[in-house]
Amino acid sequence: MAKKTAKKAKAKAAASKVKVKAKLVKKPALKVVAKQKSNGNGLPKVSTKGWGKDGKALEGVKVLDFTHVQSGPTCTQLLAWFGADVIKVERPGQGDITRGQLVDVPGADSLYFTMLNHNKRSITLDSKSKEGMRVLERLVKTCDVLVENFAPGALDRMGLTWERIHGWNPRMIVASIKGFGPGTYEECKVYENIAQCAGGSASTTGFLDGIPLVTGAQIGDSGTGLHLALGIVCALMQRNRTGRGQRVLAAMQDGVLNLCRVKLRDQQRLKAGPLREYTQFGQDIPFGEATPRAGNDSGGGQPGVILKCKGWETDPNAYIYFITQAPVWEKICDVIGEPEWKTHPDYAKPPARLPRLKQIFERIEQWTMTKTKFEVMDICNPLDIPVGPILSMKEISEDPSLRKTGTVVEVDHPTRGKYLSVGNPIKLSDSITEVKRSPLLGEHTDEILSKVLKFTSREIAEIKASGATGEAPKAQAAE
Ligand code: CAO
Repeated sequence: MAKKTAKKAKAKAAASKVKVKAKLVKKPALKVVAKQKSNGNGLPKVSTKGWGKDGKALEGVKVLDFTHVQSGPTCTQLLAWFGADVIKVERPGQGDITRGQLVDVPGADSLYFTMLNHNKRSITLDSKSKEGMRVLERLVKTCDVLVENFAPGALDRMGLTWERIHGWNPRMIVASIKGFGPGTYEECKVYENIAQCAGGSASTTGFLDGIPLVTGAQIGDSGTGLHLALGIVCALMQRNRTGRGQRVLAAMQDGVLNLCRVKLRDQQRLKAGPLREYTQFGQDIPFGEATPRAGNDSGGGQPGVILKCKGWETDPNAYIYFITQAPVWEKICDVIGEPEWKTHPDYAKPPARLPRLKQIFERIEQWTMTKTKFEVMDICNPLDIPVGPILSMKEISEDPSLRKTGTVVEVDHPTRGKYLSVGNPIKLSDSITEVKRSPLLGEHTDEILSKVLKFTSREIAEIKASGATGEAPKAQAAE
């Protein structure tokens, strides 16, 4: 792809030079400048094809996907959804370890694997064998991006150092996820919860009188995968200008800390006195040296908490998040039946309310407990009072709007049948995502060797005979 694009660009540049020269002879320079501007500074002509009908955002980009578990696969799945050709290289026989983790349908790839590897192709390859390295070399020379999230040093130990990769293909972007960036812990292996703990999330999550908590959102794995995807797209953009690839690193600790930005904000605010919007302020509990755990307090300047709704005694999710946003305070007073609070000096203005938040929310909860979470939504939304239901995964999976937008999709799979997945959460109006099932182990080995890497049938026979691609791919038997 890289070569073709370069050739095309050269031809185009030469053609446009000729045109510009001809114009310079006939017309004044001013007109040439105006013409260039209307062409969008060298961009191609504006497409006249219908929206979503002119290819995908990352079409033409080839990705050598050396990722496993969750963080790396999240990144390459996003790239695949945006149209990149993602070739997942897996160890013969076993593949990505998640294929066999948390299995719910015996003999089928787990949901852990299928939900993180849509729209990819799979090739099995023993990267530590001589023939395996021969194939890898060709993959490196053919692809635009290599993405990996091995333990520190594993890629080098395989023989794929940055210098070697850059020597083979100077346009290659090498993108890595590691647990930590350079420093004290750079050699450590890291999983999701370790990253949440080291990135400042666990120490600021939970209740003041409880132990640190990890969150259900996979901010360490999926969050870092998202960060890496952005880095890769930026490196691709820069390569359009410089012609060369670069290394991209997203450390999980850094990714989590980036998502905990407001907690580092609060750490510094502590110097100026207590954090008045934290419930503990109203309870006269002194602040320590570090940002404390704030329970369900709102992270922003508008106080908010989770309140019980009708049915909470039996339904673990009969709760609502309620924010006492200052501009709608008077409406809140009317809704909960405390109209005198609108003018009372203890409640009328936000600073007066801060030391009384616990009592205020207890009063609001007396009201929310008389309604279901959806009734609270129906009453508060027309009044612009910010509230949000605590939705269970069951409710989310059945939500018609999420199904309609493709954020929740049903996918069919040859060995497990139909299952639900989260589709692409990022919507582009001209690059529409179609979610395709994850590949079976080694399903595309032959296709990639012959069609993508252009090995001859004799070479393919040699590679296979060496055992570099392992047993005949399960995929062929499965379908
Ligand atoms: N052929 C031959 N060998 C292969 C191979 C292939 N196709 N693919 C991988 N391997 C080898 C690697 O070369 C490595 O070998 P060495 O240790 O001998 O160099 C070995 O498989 C294992 O790789 P690993 O150390 O990355 O895997 P692990 O299961 O021991 O550790 C993890 C997993 C996630 C802790 C580690 O990869 C890591 O810290 N990654 C970076 C951070 C990260 O992404 N964490 C998120 C994981 S999701 O929760």
